[in-house]
Amino acid sequence: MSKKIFSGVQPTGNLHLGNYLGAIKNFVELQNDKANHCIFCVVDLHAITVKQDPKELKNNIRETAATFIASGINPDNNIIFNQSMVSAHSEAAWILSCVSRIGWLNRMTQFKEKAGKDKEKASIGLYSYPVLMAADILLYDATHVPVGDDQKQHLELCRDIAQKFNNDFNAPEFLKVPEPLIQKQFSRIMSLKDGLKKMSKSDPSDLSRINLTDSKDEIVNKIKKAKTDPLPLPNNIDELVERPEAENLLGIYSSLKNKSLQNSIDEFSGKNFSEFKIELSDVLVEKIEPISKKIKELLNDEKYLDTILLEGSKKADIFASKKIKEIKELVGF
Ligand code: AQP
Repeated sequence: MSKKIFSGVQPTGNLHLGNYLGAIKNFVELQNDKANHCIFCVVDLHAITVKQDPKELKNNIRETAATFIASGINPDNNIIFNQSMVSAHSEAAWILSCVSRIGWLNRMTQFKEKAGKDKEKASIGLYSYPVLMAADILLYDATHVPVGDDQKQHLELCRDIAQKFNNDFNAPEFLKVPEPLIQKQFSRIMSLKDGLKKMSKSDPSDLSRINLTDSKDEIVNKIKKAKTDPLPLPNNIDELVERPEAENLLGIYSSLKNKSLQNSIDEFSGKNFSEFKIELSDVLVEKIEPISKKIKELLNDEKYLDTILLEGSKKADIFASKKIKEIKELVGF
C-alpha cells in the first residue's frame, strides 16, 4: 500500500546516532519503497523555540539537509525542504492552536523536560511546539509519520487535534489522522554516559553521543569511554534489567547490524565489555564514517544544498497552499 510519509528533524546542531537509528534510518528504508511519497522537513521553526544563534542556525539548516542526503535520502525522488520557507505551516499552527485545548498541552512530558524547573521563563513556542508539529503533518495529508519513541505523545496529540478540527467544522476525514511509525525495538537510544538519559543534541557532554559528523578516532574514543558496569555481558535478556548501559550498547549494536537483541546477546554472552566495544566501534565506524565524510563534502557546496531546499520548498508549497486554503474556507475566512 502506498504511504504518504512526513517527518522532520530540528536543525539544532549535533545530529547524533539517536536521530539516525530512531528516525533517519527509517526514512531511508521508507523512501526505498517506490510506492511511498516522502516529505522530509528541516523543522527550523521548531528550532527557534529555544534561543539560536542566527548564523549557526543557517549552517545547521544546511547541515541537516546534508545529513538527510548523506544518510541515503534521494532528493530527486523525495521532497527535502525547510519549514520556514512554506508559510502555510505557521498559518495552520495558529488555526490549530485555537482548536487545541490547554489541558492537552499541559500533559506533554517533553515540555516539562525541556522547560526544566523554570517553566515561567520558557518560550510560548516551546509550549505550543506540538501544535506546530501537528500542522506540519496535517498540511500534507500524511498517512504515516516515522519518529523516535520520544515523539509518541506528540503524535497522539496530533491525532486528537485532527479529529477535533474535523468535528468542530463538520468535515469528517478532512484532516487525515496519521499513524505513527515507531520502530518496535531500539526506538530510544540512550546517552553513552548515562543509560537512563536519552541521547540528545543538547547534552553538554560531547562524550554522551556519537555525532553523525564524528571521525573514526572520535567514534572509537567515545565508545572506549562509554559507561558500562563491572559484570561481563549477559546470557539472556532478563539479565539486562537494571543494566541500562549494557542494554543500550547491545541495542545500538543490534540496530546497526539489523539483528535481534537476543542474537547479539548470544554473540557476546560472558565476554568482557572491552572485547564487545572493539566490535561495536567497528560497526559504528563502518556505518557512520561514510555518512560523516559525505556530510562534510556536501557542506562544501552550499549552493547545491540551498538549491535542494529551495526546490523542495516549492514542491511542498504546492500541497501546503492548497490545504491551508481549504482549512481557511472551513473556518470561515
Ligand atoms: N535518543 C534518541 N533515540 C531515538 N530517536 C531519537 N530522536 C531524537 N533523539 C533520539 C528522534 O530523532 C528525530 C529528530 O529529532 P529532533 O531533532 O527533531 O528533536 P529531539 O527529539 O528533541 O532531538 P534531541 O536530540 O533530543 O534534541 P534536543 O537535545 O534539542 O532535545 C525525532 O523523530 C526523534 O524522535
